[in-house]
Amino acid sequence: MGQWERFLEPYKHAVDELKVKLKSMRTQFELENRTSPIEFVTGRVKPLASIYDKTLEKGIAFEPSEELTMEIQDIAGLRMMCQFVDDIETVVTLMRERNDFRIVEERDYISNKKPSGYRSYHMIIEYPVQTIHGEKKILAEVQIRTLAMNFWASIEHSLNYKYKGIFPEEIKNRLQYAAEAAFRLDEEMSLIRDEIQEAQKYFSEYKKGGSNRS
Ligand code: 0O2
Ligand code: 0O2
Repeated sequence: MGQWERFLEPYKHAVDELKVKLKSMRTQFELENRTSPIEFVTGRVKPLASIYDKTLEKGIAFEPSEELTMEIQDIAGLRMMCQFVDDIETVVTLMRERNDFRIVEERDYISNKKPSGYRSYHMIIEYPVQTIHGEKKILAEVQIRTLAMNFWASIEHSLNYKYKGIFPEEIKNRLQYAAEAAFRLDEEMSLIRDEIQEAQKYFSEYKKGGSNRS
């Protein structure tokens, strides 16, 4: 087995476990007939090509090492998507109350958006993975954001990749405008939150009724 495969195995293990655990938070709300603040959860191990790019950016050697482990904190990455901005605070509180990992750092790019227009709440956690040689603590990054923030970030991420971070002026301006539009969308949706949630509850009860009938 290659050295990278061996190095990345605990990260894959952590992403798989954390996906199950974080998705279960949503299920638990549903079982209690409560509206979940979590819409969906995704996770990934950073692809080797992205790890390579990051090592160039940070000026560190591209090899499995303690330095790489400490410097690249999102080799294991999870995302929790919420419908409303207020849900993010609820999820952050739930995360702080857990005792299966330790929160190492929190970065609030919602109160302090990045110059690009990026908004999201980041948590760096230290997660213990059980290996055949005992416990191994690894770092993982959890990004908590609304669907609108996620939409903007995914589009900007693809364009960033295409233009290698150097956007033509028009694209840059449009992205700034789109970031403001996403912000306003979040605000508008928050204003009719009760209405939306009542409709969603009604819809999910209707669906359950349908499956009972079949
Ligand atoms: P791209 O090109 O990266 O945008 P399942 O296990 O079936 O429930 P599923 O549908 O396989 O879940 O999705 P998964 O594997 O949980 O999530 C995969 C997508 O989410 C990938 O995008 C990841 O790149 C992205 N992703 C999830 N979490 C993170 C994260 O913390 N950081 C980053 N950068 N990406 C994340 P795609 O669809 O492959 O496309
Ligand atoms: P990818 O491809 O998503 O994995 P560092 O990771 O140390 O360089 P920093 O500034 O210490 O960066 O960490 P930060 O900014 O808290 O988190 C980095 C991750 O947040 C990025 O990972 C992105 O997933 C996301 N992110 C941060 N800024 C932006 C932005 O302006 N636009 C978009 N679309 N995403 C952003 P990677 O490794 O850069 O990319």
